[in-house]
Amino acid sequence: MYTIYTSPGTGAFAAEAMLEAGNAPWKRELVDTGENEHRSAGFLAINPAAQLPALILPDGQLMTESAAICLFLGDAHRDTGLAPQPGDAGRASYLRWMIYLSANVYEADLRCYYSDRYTSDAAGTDAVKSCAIKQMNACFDIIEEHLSRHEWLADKTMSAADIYLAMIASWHPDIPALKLACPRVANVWGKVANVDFVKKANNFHQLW
Ligand SMILES: N[C@@H](CCC(=O)N[C@@H](CS)C(=O)NCC(=O)O)C(=O)O
Repeated sequence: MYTIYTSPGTGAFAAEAMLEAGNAPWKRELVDTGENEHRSAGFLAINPAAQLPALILPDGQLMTESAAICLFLGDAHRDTGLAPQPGDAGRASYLRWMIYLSANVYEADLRCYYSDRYTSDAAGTDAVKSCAIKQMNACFDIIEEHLSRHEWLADKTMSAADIYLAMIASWHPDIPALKLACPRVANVWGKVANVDFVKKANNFHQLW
């Protein structure tokens, strides 16, 4: 049994879509971030970074980091076809975009939505936020260009990277502007959103 520590709308979404796709039992443990439960002693003992998601594997090991969790689940349940395997043509691109999204775009989201954590100048949060959005948009432009030559991030089939992209796109502070500037990103997002196991994950997360 997998146990995922989660809250609606968070980066647990992509991991839960992977769990929905896989053929293994799993359950949610709700952590109410509005009530600061992610900073409670109980949760800090699970993830000292006070972040969601956190995943307990069937053997009791703990995983954090949403991209790593998705990569792990994709390999552990490779029959889902969501993780190009070593030797597959899409493997390099798959790894590239998973890490790119997590290291750059998710990180920019944190600077946008938690801007007060990124400056000691109380008057500086607007500047932090606008720089974060600028970086996000530059990242989406690079992804958009890639999608002008590839149907999916990892090329010919949908992978966990596309699910991760849909999640990250849904957090953009100006969705209409993103869709206008990056119609191919919007197209991949739309296709991902139509998949049954993604719909199930989104019933809980309500990202769109
Ligand atoms: N790099 C981490 C970031 C996780 C993260 O920041 N999660 C957010 C929710 S989307 C969170 O836990 N926020 C609570 C907080 O930082 O107070 C990952 O990819 O899992």
